[in-house]
Amino acid sequence: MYSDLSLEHFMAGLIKRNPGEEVFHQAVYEVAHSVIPYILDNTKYRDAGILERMTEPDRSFTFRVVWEDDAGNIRINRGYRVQFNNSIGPYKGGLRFHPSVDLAVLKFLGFEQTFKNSLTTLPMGSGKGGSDFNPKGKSDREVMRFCQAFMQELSKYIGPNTDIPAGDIGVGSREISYMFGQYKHIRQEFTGVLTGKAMEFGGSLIRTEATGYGCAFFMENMLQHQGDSMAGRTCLVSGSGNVAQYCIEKINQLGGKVVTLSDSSGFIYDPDGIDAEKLAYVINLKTVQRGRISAYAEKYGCEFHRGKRPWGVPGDLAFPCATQNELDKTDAETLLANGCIAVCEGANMPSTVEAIKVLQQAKLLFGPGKAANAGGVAVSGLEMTQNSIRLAWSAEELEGRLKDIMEKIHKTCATYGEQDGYIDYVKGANLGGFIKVANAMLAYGAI
Ligand code: NDP
Ligand code: 2IT
Repeated sequence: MYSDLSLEHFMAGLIKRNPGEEVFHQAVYEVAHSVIPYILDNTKYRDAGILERMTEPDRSFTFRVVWEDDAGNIRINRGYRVQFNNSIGPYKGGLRFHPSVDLAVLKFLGFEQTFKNSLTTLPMGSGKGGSDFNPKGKSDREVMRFCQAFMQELSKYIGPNTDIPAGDIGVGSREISYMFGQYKHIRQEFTGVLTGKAMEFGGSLIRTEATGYGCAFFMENMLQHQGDSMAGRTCLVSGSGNVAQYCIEKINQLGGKVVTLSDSSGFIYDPDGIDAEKLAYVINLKTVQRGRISAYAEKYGCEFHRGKRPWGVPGDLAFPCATQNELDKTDAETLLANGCIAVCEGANMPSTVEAIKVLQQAKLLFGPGKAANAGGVAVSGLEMTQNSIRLAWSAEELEGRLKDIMEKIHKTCATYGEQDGYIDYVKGANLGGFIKVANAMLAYGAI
């Protein structure tokens, strides 16, 4: 039945089964491209239809979310949870609140999460959820009412041993707190059903910082493998949310200089570098005032480029930390022309397939999101462990574990991706993530 497992044939079937879901097709293509040759060499995976099963979520829920705005209007959004794969642990993955959220976006993110969570070495399956709700411009009370209405329905599908959501774009500490409060209220249960919680009710130190820190660690690991380091390097970062903020903090600690930041309205270019004081301003601007990044340019008297992305600025290292497909082929060519030596993805699938091709053909170091941004979910896993044993570890302990996990992920990528001295981190991450999940699925039989 599966004898014709060519990439073309497989993708044609996937596209037919999932019409119009381009970002999902893209995410699957990137993985299928790496793993199909391996599956053809190890036909037990082919004969058991592992890739076909891995690309079909276990189940997806969509639901109506009804809430009332401050003016008394009844508002309706759509909520989702895609439970992708629980072969190696309970479903685990973030919730995204953004107007662009639809089933295709959550399927791409849930699929990526399967490999990412496997790479962390921790026992976590994969899932993703969220809503097309736009938190921008909403009052705190409106966000609270939305989160409560969303959890009213989501609570039916999740649980501390079933499915443990966390944050993603538009979902930070404030939203997690409202949702956790509502879950606790509905279920009469105080349990670690969400990660990214505040410290007062079961959160973990370092979780807020983990994705950004982990991404900077991964870049340092890639550079060190080549006998190089981040010290003295000029860095381009996109985004200005959770991942970008703490990626900058760790880059600064490792001796790099960050000169750009962005949001959906444009990017700032600060050639003097975004130091700790300026970063504190950014964190307050984005998490407390919920303002626009253009305010940074006004405050520090630097350039703001409306509607543009930062990849045209000369720099050594690039860290896309905003959203999917924010770095295309032309951007990749520009980075190369400007002497960039490495790209490390803080966001999920920020580079297009064509961009990755350009970067890898030029033998740049390229750290794909499923490896480079796995630090966030890894510390979520450690938050689950702490909740289970009802203890809280210190920041030093947790940062040490995070660093160790990122090193292990790097090693896995090298094991499966190194050829003639060049590490294909895309192939390494895809294969390294695939094998554990595939073996578990084989062991379970046909489910
Ligand atoms: P935040 O909501 O904190 O920040 C998102 C940032 O990206 C903001 O600067 C936002 O700008 C910008 N952005 C979002 N959508 C777009 C868009 N369509 N076009 C341009 N800019 C956009 O999210 P996070 O920092 O948590 O997430 C960033 C990325 O990292 C996402 O890809 C996410 O999936 C990924 N990620 C997050 C993890 C986490 O632990 N939080 C873990 C692993 C990956 P604006 O303010 O204008 O909307
Ligand atoms: O994309 C991701 O890995 C996240 N948004 C974090 C998921 C988590 O469960 O911490």
